[in-house]
Amino acid sequence: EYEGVHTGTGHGQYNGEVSVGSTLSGSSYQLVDPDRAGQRTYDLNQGTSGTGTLFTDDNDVWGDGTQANRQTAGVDVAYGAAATWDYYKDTYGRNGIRNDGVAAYSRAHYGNNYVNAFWQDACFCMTYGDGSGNANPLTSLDVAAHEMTHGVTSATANLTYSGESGGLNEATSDIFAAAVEFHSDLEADVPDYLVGEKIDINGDGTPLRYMDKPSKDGASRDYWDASLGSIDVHYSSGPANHLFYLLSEGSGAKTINGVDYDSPTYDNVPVTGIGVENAARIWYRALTTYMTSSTNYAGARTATLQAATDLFGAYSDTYLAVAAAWAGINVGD
Ligand code: ASN
Ligand code: ZN
Repeated sequence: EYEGVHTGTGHGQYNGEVSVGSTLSGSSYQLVDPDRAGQRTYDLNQGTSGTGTLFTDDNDVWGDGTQANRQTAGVDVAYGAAATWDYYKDTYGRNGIRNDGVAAYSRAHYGNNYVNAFWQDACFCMTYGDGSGNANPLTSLDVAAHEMTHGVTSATANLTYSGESGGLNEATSDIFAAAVEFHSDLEADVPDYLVGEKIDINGDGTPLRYMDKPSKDGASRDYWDASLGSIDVHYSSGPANHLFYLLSEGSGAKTINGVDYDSPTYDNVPVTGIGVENAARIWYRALTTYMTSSTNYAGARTATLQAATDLFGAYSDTYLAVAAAWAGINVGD
């Protein structure tokens, strides 16, 4: 600990009471995280460009859990950035999004009634809207991890954001969003294989996406077919999200942390799960070692089998589970 550095207490809308990294500057604290390369969190104050202003506070107690308090969104996105930083560092020794020790920054309160969040390579930053109507702020942990993972993908395989590679790019963000939730294990946001379950973007309490059976959202695909490359990347991600769920938890019905899942397979052959941590390790190694900008679903299968060979041995039970999960989404050799 050195002078000027402090860890504040935050009250998020989604994450509950959490620590947030802050730095004392003059007589007030700033959301500048000393433990994570000075990762910063800004209030765009409804603007749509630049950085707005750094979140600052006099007593280092941030937000009150309500949307009305401007700091609350800052707490949730600062926590999301910290949790995602920690996930990649703790699990893979990855030092930031580009593995170069440089922190990305976060911008909350983008625009008016903006119902999305996004990553941009150009600013090396992520941005969050406040939502609109029934749609709550787009500041939940899985959203933050999803957007930040777009930066990791850009810095590694750089999967082109269209066609099958675009679906794999999107799925990679959903996959590590789930992995970050399990790593963080928050009481206020229990880990799940749903995406955006806190946002209520549909107004009926349903999540944005489901990994056990992606077609439950009414648009995503469950299985690979030859038309996959011509649909929106947020729907062609479905089969890879499904692959990740099958590999993690296995096929069939299962209740995890109070959420009911029921994951089918294309070939009706059951899959036995290897756990979310092992599945994520395999996807990470495939992403960072074997996938390229043009990797398609068949190539992703090969990449994950190679990664499973490296990590667990050729034709190990784990390797065979990877092959079975791919068969479960209609990708074979
Ligand atoms: N939130 C969306 C995403 O990360 C924004 C986009 O469509 N690029 O996929
Ligand atoms: Zn995305």
